[in-house]
Amino acid sequence: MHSEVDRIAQPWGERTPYDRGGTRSVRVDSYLAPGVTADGVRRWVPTASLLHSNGDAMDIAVADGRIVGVRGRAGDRVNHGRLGPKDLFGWQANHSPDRLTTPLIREDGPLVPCDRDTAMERIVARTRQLLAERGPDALGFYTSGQLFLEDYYTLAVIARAGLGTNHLDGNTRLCTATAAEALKETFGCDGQPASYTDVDHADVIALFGHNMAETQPVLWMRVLDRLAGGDPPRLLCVDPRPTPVARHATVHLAPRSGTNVALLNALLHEIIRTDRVDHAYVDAHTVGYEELAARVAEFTPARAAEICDVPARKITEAAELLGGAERLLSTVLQGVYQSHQATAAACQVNNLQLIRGMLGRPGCGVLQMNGQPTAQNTRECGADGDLPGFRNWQNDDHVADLARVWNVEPSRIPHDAPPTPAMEIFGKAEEGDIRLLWISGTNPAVSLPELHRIRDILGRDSLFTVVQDLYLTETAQFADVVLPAATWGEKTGTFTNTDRTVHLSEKAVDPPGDARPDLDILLDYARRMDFRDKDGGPLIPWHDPESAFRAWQECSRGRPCDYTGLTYDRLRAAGGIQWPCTSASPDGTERLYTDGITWAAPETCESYGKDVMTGESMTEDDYRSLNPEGKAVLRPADYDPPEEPTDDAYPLQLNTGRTVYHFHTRTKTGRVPQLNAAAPEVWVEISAGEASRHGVAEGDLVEVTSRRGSLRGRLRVTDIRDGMVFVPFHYGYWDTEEGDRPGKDGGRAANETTLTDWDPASKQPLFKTAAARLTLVERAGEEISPAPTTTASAPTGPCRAPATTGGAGAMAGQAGEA
Ligand SMILES: Nc1nc2c(c(=O)[nH]1)N[C@H]1C(S)=C(S)[C@@H](COP(=O)(O)OP(=O)(O)OC[C@H]3O[C@@H](n4cnc5c(=O)[nH]c(N)nc54)[C@H](O)[C@@H]3O)O[C@H]1N2
Ligand SMILES: Nc1nc2c(c(=O)[nH]1)N[C@H]1C(S)=C(S)[C@@H](COP(=O)(O)OP(=O)(O)OC[C@H]3O[C@@H](n4cnc5c(=O)[nH]c(N)nc54)[C@H](O)[C@@H]3O)O[C@H]1N2
Ligand SMILES: [Mo]
Repeated sequence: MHSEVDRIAQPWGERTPYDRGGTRSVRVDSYLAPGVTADGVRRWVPTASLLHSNGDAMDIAVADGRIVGVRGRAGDRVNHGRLGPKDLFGWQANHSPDRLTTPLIREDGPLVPCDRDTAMERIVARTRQLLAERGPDALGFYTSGQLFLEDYYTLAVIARAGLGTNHLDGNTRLCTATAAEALKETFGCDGQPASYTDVDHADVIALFGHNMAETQPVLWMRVLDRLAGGDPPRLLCVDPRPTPVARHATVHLAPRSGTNVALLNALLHEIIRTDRVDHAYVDAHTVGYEELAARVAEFTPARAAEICDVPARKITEAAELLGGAERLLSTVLQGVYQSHQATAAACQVNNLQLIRGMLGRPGCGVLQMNGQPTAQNTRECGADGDLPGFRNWQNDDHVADLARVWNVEPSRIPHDAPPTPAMEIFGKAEEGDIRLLWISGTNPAVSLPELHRIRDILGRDSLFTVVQDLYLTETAQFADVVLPAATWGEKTGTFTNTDRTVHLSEKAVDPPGDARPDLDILLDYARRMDFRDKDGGPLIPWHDPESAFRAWQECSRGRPCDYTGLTYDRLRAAGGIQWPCTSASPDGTERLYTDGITWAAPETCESYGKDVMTGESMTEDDYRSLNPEGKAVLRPADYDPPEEPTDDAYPLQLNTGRTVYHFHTRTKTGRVPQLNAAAPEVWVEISAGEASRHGVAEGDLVEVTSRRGSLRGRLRVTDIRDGMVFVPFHYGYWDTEEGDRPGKDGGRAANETTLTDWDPASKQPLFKTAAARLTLVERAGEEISPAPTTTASAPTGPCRAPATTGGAGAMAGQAGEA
């Protein structure tokens, strides 16, 4: 079968149903530029998607030295050929005429082009000056979840052993810090327990604060295909928005934001009350059951109903679903992670799986999701708040082992405090402690909370800022040095998706102008800085992606994320392979914890854990007495209300997030015609009840104001819960047409309004809990809301806005087996 489908109008394509326990059929999705046919494609170059964490494997079509399209890889374990809308169309951003093609430096005012040597020497000179005058603590690095493994590992060695600064973190702090922290709290170590194949076997799938349909569309296609097949799973959706997930759910709970802990405690309460507990599993593999049972005893559905504003009856129904499951798969994402009790709530989902004994078997597991395509690598390579290879900074043996790998003295690796989290790095830049901030692959002038503060920090004279990016982003405009980077399709390296699947992404075409792969930029800096090991040899002897990968393999040897069984050639031949992959498990590892908990013993654990309520680190002694045998830890938590409650001045809960058509600050998707047209401008969502209370209607221009700032957008009336306003965070404010800024203070970026505050344990900022008010600016008149109609932002009733379609330009191929 071959068909053409408008993949803007139908983001998930057509159904290929399959039964429980069945095998997924192949469906190869493809999109080639107008006028190009498969015969005209000279080479197909293997890669995977870099626009979300799903790891959809694909081939890049190359003709005349240019990318001309993509097709899904039929044989890959992740997607069996399927692609999402961003996968299909996103590559066009590589060819945008405004790619950076030369370095820029700031000379008394504006940024001006310069050559590579001048830019690099300026960075090196500033580094040396700061090292001499203030020491390594004056240097900070803020990186990404979108570079490659080889880049992160090199950066981690540069920062931690070359320069000796502890101030290295990723935007993964905004993204999956809570996933990592919750896994550490429960299992003593990061590492995703479950596999995507669990979707094939589960009879209940529970999604907590996860709009999988829009954010991992190919994984959602797997769920949709199961729903269309025999013995379909039942879904629980916990989300205040009417997402496509909610529309397919057997039970949909739409709680007040920031109340996940109360809700989860009530679900645990019901499961314990009805004794749906797997006591044998709990006894064999966990500690802390009594404390957990005592903690949730008071969280009756009635009590949670009051806190969450969800009917008690529906909480009981949800508990029935979870309690009756034979094979339960749970997924967790930003509705949990970007909240004030992020780690506490995410741990309750782990607790749920554990007390039900639902782990390490087909269909049973938890996906503490990643968001960004390579966030897993930021974490495992230690380019965030961890030491490389999931080593424990509090354990001197682990630090000594890392020092052995790098051939440096352990004292050279800062480890007297946890690696500095991103929000604190910006705080230190604000206070003038950090004087050089090197930002790679992230756009904090749009993506961090409270943007006027971020602009103020980035704009300070005391801060020397390096920005390594593809475009002159909102952030790059503040830089002292801009380094043009090559990206996906223009550079080679590996990256790892949410379910531990490693893909090789190969260079298909040359980058534009003087843009260079991130690895080359970092290696160039290391060479110029002349970092040495303790014997006087080069600290970083590798020189290209494959040699960097080999160096990382040694660092990962014997660690939970062991890569030693992989090679570039194996990845080339086999497609995606899940770590750990060793000589003993050459085909990789589908699920973790199939024979009990592996890494939680005090000697091996990545972390001794934290108090999830206060964030205070536990000591080795605390951990030894809590968990001497290295079982999974059931960590109870009490409910705390959000820090910024609603009141008369700011009566609405502020929720921010995503749409299926855009990626983050749109530096790529905003430059892609099909995706941009589907959601060209910011919008604001409220319910019909709230609209009538506010005297506003669909299409009206409204202003959303918080204690930090405001933005303007046109209104879309949806089935979102009452008392809430939702704004997509994709729209920065400098790339509006003709530089037009719709609002007074920055205009249309959601983060003008968000809060500078974070979860105490994971340090992840709270993008989904704050208070705001909404006012009318101007009636709609002839104008319509730009919100898509195919997604969570679908209008509640009849609406003047036309249905979202892509038309002839968005037709993509679907080639199936049957
Ligand atoms: N299309 C697209 N896909 C992406 C991305 C993208 O930008 N665009 N980004 C990628 C990245 S980096 C990430 S991190 C992921 C994020 O993927 P998701 O987490 O799925 O996306 P979000 O829209 O941020 O948030 C998910 C949901 O949380 C809900 N929510 C808000 N507050 C609460 C609450 O208090 N409780 C609960 N239970 N739910 C709440 C919101 O209503 C929202 O529907 O997506 C990845 N995939
Ligand atoms: N209000 C609100 N704010 C949020 C969120 C939310 O839900 N609500 N979500 C948060 C989350 S989960 C995330 S992950 C962040 C994302 O926030 P950001 O990381 O700021 O988002 P991006 O727009 O993806 O920025 C990536 C940058 O890297 C550049 N880039 C792409 N590929 C490459 C490459 O190969 N090399 C280099 N050097 N650069 C490259 C892109 O051009 C872009 O400028 O936003 C966070 N902010
Ligand atoms: Mo993210």
